[in-house]
Amino acid sequence: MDKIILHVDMDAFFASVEQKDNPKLKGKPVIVGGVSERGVVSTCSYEARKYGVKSAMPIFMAQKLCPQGIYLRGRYWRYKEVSAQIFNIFREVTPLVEPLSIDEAYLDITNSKFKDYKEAAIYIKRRVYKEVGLTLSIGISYNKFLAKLASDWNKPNGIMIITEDMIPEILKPLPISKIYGLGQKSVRRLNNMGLFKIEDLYIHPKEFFVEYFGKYGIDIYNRIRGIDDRVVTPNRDRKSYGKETTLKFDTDDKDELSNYLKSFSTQISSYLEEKNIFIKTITVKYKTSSFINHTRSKTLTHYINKAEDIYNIAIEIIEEEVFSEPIRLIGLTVSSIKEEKVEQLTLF
Ligand code: TTP
Ligand code: MG
Repeated sequence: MDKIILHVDMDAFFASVEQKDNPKLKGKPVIVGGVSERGVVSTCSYEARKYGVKSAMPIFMAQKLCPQGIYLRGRYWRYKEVSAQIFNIFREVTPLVEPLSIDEAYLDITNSKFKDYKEAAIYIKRRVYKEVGLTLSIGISYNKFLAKLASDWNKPNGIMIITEDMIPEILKPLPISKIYGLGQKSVRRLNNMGLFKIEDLYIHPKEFFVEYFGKYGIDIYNRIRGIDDRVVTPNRDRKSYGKETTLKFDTDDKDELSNYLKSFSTQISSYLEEKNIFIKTITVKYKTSSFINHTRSKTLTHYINKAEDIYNIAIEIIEEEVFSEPIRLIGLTVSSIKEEKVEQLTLF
């Protein structure tokens, strides 16, 4: 393999942290999420998954499937702390660590001290288990797409290697939902066209993908053939992106403030589009003439990155505000960032 990319992903992360911190929970169905009837499951231990409980399922439904489960509220500060420990270990293996989420990263180990990739994977697993007390799964391949696919193969506590000679056979029978970057909506729509397995997509030319997914269509076309040129970029883990301005004159005119929000939405959107990232939280910030800061956020259930969509939410937020005094600063920030979700099939 020219390049050696690892995708590392902790097993049942939040639930495993809870089991580690409280050994009485070991071996039990642990469900982490909002504890109210209206909450959803963040994640659950593999013991709970046997009952059909999964991430994003409403808690009341999980309770029906697994009444004997132990339901816990998340302790996010603790998960962040453990995440930092794990990432420190990854960064000792290679400086080329690209975080994807709190418990997941790509590691490029091509030029690391490890000549044998399997040895590197075993080393990481041993250290994480010894120092942090948790298990993880590792996918090894020659590009990001295949490494990520591989880490999911033998979960939990697995190692899977995908080499060039396994392509395309290993990809053919997989459901199209396994294609990184394809959103749920796109999967459903392709399913409605009778396309279910990666193999089913091979009959379509490049143009088909471009027509349906715009410029990301080429990436999808390549990915299903095992081609992915994205490099592992150790980013600074940017969590939000925003613009703000102090007004020349204080104002409580919402039309004037909306004009600023429009301009911010356009600037933010072009940044997001360029980086191919999507967001689902929109925050409007303002400071009143007596220097009191206010922030108001909305989190959507889906990801967006178009200027118009961001602007519409920002407007909703500002419309709901009642100003007690004029405003001297206005700002717009987006967060809950996700990379590359193809959610739009342009023809529909
Ligand atoms: P994942 O890696 O997707 O899930 P996981 O680590 O719990 O389980 P797996 O063994 O399948 O990797 O997500 C990491 C953490 O992110 C997860 O522990 C909880 C959180 N999370 C949510 O809060 N909501 C969600 O819908 C998902 C998928 C994850
Ligand atoms: Mg995980």
